[in-house]
Amino acid sequence: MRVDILTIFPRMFEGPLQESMMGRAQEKGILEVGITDIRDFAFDKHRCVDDYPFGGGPGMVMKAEPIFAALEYIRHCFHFPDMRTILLCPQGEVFTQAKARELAQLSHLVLICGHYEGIDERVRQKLVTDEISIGDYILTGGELPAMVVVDAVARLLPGVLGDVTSVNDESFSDGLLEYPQYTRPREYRGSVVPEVLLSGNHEEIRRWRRRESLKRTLLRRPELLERVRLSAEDIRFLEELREEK
Ligand code: 9D3
Repeated sequence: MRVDILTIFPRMFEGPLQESMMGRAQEKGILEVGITDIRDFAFDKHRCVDDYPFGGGPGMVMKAEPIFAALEYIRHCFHFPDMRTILLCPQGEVFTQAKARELAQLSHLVLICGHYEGIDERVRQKLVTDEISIGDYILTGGELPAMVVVDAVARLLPGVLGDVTSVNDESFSDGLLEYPQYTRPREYRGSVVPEVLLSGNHEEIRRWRRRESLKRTLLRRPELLERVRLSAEDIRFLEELREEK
C-alpha cells in the first residue's frame, strides 16, 4: 500500500512513521509513505496556503489551488488502480476498526490534513472521497489523526504483524475488551496473580478470561455488547453479573 500525506507541517511526521510497526512495514516494503508539503505547491509570491474566508468571519481557510496542485502531482507520479482521497476533519465520519479494515483493502490512500477554521469547499467537492474524524474532541489539525489512521491501517496489511492470529483475537475484532494479563512475579507488592492462571487448566483459564472480558465490557463499554455474538455461557454469566450489582 502507498500512503501520501498532504500537510502544512511535514516535520510532524518525521518521528512516528519511522518507528515501531509502521517503520518495520516500510522496511519490509509492505507500506510506502510519502509526505508532501502543501506549501511546495503554493506558487504565489508568499507561498500562501490559506486566506480570509469569503463572507467574512474569524480565522483562515485553506486555499484550494495548492491542494489541487499537490494531488495532481501525486496522481501524475503514481497510478494505483484504487485510490481514495481522505480529508481528516472534525466533520468527518468517526474512525472505527471497520473503516480501518475497509481502507486496508486499497492500494493507495491520500490523506489531506485539515487545519485552521476549515478548507475551501471545492477541495471536498472535487477531490475528497472520504472524510474522517478520530473522535469528538478538538485538536489543532489533521496531522495526528492522519498518523492514527496510517497506524490502524498499516497493522492490518498482510505481513506487518508477525503473528496473524493477533489481528483477530483482540478487542474490537471479537468485540469485547481484553481480559486482565499478568506476568512474573506471582506476587507483587502484596497483590497476587489469580490462582486459575497458574492452574494449567486451559479450559478453566479460557472461561475465566472470557468472563473477565465480558465483565470489563459490561462495566466500561456496555454498548459494545449489543454487537457481540454471545454464547449461552456468556449470557448466563452476564445475567449473574447483572444480579450482583
Ligand atoms: C470552527 C469550528 N471548528 C470545527 C469543529 C474548527 C476546527 C477545529 C479544529 C477546525 C479544525 C480543527 C482541527 N482539527 C482537525 O483538523 C481534525 C480533528 C479534530 O480536531 N478532532 C478529531 N478528529 C480530527 S481529524 C482532523
